Amino acid sequence: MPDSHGTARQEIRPEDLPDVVEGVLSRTPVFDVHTHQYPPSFEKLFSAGIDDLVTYHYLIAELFRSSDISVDAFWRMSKSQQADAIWDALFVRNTPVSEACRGVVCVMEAFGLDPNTATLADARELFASIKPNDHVERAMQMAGVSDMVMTNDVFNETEAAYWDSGAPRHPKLHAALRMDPLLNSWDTAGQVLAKRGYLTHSGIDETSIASARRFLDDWIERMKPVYMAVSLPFDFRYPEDSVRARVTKQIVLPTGREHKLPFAMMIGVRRAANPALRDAGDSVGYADVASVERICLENPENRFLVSILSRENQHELCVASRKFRNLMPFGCWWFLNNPSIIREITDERLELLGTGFIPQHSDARILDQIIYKWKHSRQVIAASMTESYRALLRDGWRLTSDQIERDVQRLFQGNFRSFTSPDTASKTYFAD
Ligand code: FIX
Ligand code: ZN
Repeated sequence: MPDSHGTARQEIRPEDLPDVVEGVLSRTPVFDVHTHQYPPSFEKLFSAGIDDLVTYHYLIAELFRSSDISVDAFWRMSKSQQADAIWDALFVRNTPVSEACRGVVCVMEAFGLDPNTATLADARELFASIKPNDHVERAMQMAGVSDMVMTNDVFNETEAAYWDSGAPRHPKLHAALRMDPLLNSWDTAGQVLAKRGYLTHSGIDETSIASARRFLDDWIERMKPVYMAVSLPFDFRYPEDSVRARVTKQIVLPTGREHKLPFAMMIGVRRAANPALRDAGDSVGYADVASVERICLENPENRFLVSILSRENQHELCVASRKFRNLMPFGCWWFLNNPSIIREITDERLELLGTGFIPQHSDARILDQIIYKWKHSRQVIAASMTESYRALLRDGWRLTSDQIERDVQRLFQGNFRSFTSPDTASKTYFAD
């Protein structure tokens, strides 16, 4: 019989909490709100299998700490030679204790491969035998992922060609209109727009603004994205007398209001701290959360999904999220995507925001990564929620399994679906 909260009266005993919470998290599919995944039809961009897994830029960064190979020599190698070099240095000649290394071990285990192997031969054979479309279904099922949001860089010629060709989409891979050049290098963006027949000038004049808005309108029409997105450097400031601030105010936010599309801001990267390492060479810087508060305050009709890269900014982001309901904090991005830090961030988010946040995203560059990133994150989020519930029980609350299922459903699906749904643009976001 339901209790006063309308949930089943199966009260949970403290000693059963860890198993019940872990069970609910493992049974609840998650909406993965930020990935770098593509459908297999985007052939050159689709990434899966052991060589891609082992040459992940996180592992490339770690290679150079455990090997005396020169950076130039590494980049001259083929991908499989690079994978062999990384495997030897990090998994054979050292114990793969880092999170990124553990991830590869976890994926191999999940596919029934022995990770304690000197070569990648068996793994290559197995992954070569899986058809791409089957691979997507299998990996999503193994990871407990119901949907993934892609990162669709409309300024990338290779990607744009697939959209132009009408390459088949996957129903569970949702588009995100990624526009870094538009905000971070207007000149580059201008060249791409001009090449596609959208007239712009070096200055942000009326013509350029109209063209850029038309450019975004056309891509929104084509992609039907769930949000617009950008990664912003650690020194992002709002408001500011800059090209970026003018593009934000006069192009991006009006577009967001017109199409009822949230704007995802991923803030805090220091691109190319070591350019020779390419993607592995990016770093982090301390960001200005007051700028996030100001953009939310000045634009109440816009919704902002925000992830910040620096650990030192996480508490401020929680506090800012208490002030603005058009601000949804999400994920433990990149260098934060490590169990000890996910735990710390999730603990303080539960304490400061209840279940009104999106706890994680995978940022998976390689399809199979969703398997380990969600296994590891579920374990940590479960431990964090268990402690919150344990404290709640100590305070006298009677907790039921339905309440836990409702909370996890909200964290893993509901918050994102309602925050990004056009219908809720003017409602209170957090009502289920
Ligand atoms: O900007 C981003 O979306 C970042 O996630 C990437 O640039 C980054 O290289 C990455 O893969 C982090 O996990
Ligand atoms: Zn990313």
